[in-house]
Parts: sequence; C-alpha cells; structure tokens
Amino acid sequence: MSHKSGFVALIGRPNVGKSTLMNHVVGRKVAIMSDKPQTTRNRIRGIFTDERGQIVFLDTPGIHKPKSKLGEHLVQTARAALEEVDLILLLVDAEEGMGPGDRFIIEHLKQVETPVFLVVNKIDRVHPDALLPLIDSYRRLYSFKEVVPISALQGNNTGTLVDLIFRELPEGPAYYPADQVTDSPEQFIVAELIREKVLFLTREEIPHSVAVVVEEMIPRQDRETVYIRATIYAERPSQKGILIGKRGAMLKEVGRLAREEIERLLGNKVYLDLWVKVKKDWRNEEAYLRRFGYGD
Ligand code: GDP
Ligand code: MG
Ligand code: K
Repeated sequence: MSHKSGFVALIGRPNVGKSTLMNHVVGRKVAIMSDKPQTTRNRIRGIFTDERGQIVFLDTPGIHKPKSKLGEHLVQTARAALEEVDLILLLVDAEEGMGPGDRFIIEHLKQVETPVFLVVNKIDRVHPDALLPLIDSYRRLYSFKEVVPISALQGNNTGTLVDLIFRELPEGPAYYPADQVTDSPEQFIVAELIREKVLFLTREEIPHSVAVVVEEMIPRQDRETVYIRATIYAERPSQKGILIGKRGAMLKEVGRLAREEIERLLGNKVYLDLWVKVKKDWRNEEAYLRRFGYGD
C-alpha cells in the first residue's frame, strides 16, 4: 500500500474551532506544543499517523490586516509559509457567517498556489438549510478544492475530512514519530536564540561562526514541560573553555537566559540541557552545514 505524507496549514479567524478540530482529529496521538500566539514561520499543531500515512498539521502566523510594518512583515511571512505546505484548510464558523476577517484571508489565498479546502465548522449550531447559501457565498469568492462541513466538537464528518486530506497529499515518508514533536523551523529558532545568548555573554571572545544544534525537543509526559537538548559547537578547545566558564558559570548563564526566552517563545516550561563540543572546521563539512540549517 502507498504511504502518503504532507504538511497541512490550518488557518481561520480566532474561535472558529482550529484547536477543537486538532484535538478531535489527532486525539491521543497529538503532539501539541502550545496555543499561544507566536511569530515563527510554521509550527506544528498536531501529527496524525495511521496506516495510510502521516498528516502534519501546521499553524501559520495569523493573517489579519496589518497595522504596522511588523504586521506587514508577518503577513508576508504567513503567505510565504502557505506556499510551502501541501494543503491549506480554511476554517470558518457556520453560525457566525462570513466576516471581513474571512474575506481578508481569502484575498490572500488567491495569491498562493497551494490548494485550499473550505472547512465549515460548527454545523451543529445551524439549520441544514442555512448551510448551502453560506457555502455558495464562499464559493463565489474562491474556487475551493473541496468544501467540507463539519462539527469539530461532535466529530461529525471529521473522518471524511481526513479521507479527503489523504487523497490530496503526495506519496511520501513519515516525517515524525507520531508521539514526538520535532518541528525543525522551531528547532532552528531555538538554536538561534541560544547562539544569540552565547554571543551576547561572551562578547568578542567567541566568533559569530559558533554553531548551535538542537538535538532533541520533546514534550514531557505532563505536556507542560519541553525537554531540549542542544550542543554548542566551538571551533577550538580554548573556545570550549570560554563557553563553559569558571566552574561552568558561563554555560549556566547562557542556559538561563536562553531558557527564559525559549519559554516565552513556546509558552511551555523548558528543561534545557546544554552541551559544548569542539568540532574542527565544521564549516567545511557539507553534512554539518545541512544539519546547521545552512544547506539547501
Ligand atoms: P480556535 O481559536 O480557532 O482554536 O477555536 P477553538 O477550537 O478554541 O474553539 C472556540 C470555541 O468554539 C470553543 O468554545 C469550542 O468549544 C467551540 N467550538 C469549536 N468547534 C465547535 C463545533 O463544531 N460546534 C460548536 N458548537 N462549538 C465549537
Ligand atoms: Mg485555538
Ligand atoms: K490557492
């Protein structure tokens, strides 16, 4: 049997039911980090794996009318992120009907190549007769690949939604173990945060070429704490000494500052396990470059 896999972005106004859908679809297999707003490009909401394949649901930064330069930048980022996924689910609220927020998002989708499903949620709240006119009004604005009415809360039609998603996804490998979050963009940002603290605390003593690799990022059983193991790669043994500091004082301080910021980023408590290793000439080794996120 074929194995399918891919990335599916979940977008829609606040309160349309994105989290509820995730919890329902992914159920106990879910690996959810946090629901706090953030600015990373893509983050995992949940991973669904069965014998057909694997669906990685992603959260993208909110698409809303920008009020500032930063807002504009975030909208650009959101659009770029949407180009990178295999499928977009636009969730809308059947009870509330179409609002300016929905229209704004749809205008953006027109500039993105990725196919889009319209997922009309909360159908348990409306009379079936009201559904068709609502769907029509959306269809007039955009040519959706599929339109799927569901109730995320009651689980109505969510199985059909998953079937349709699998139909849309390409053949591919499982990207993640179902019970583990290894969100590489997120890992990259965490690595950059650690690197920033190293450079800040060591001043000129450590060159900018210092590399940080996040080896592991695993939510603990309680789902409150995330365990992160990261390695700082120095180029020379003398740098390793500086990075560790007197009785480990430097490494401890790097860890403390980085942990505080990572906790803010993830909205979770973090256990940060930091290591320092010497890796000579890592910059010349292609495999390393890939790992450090500088490859193609
Ligand atoms: P999000 O902001 O898009 O993640 O929305 P949430 O998943 O947090 O849901 C917002 C509210 O809508 C919560 O109170 C949910 O219980 C409720 N909700 C979500 N899906 C449904 C649904 O299918 N039917 C009903 N009646 N309520 C729903
Ligand atoms: Mg939510
Ligand atoms: K599109």
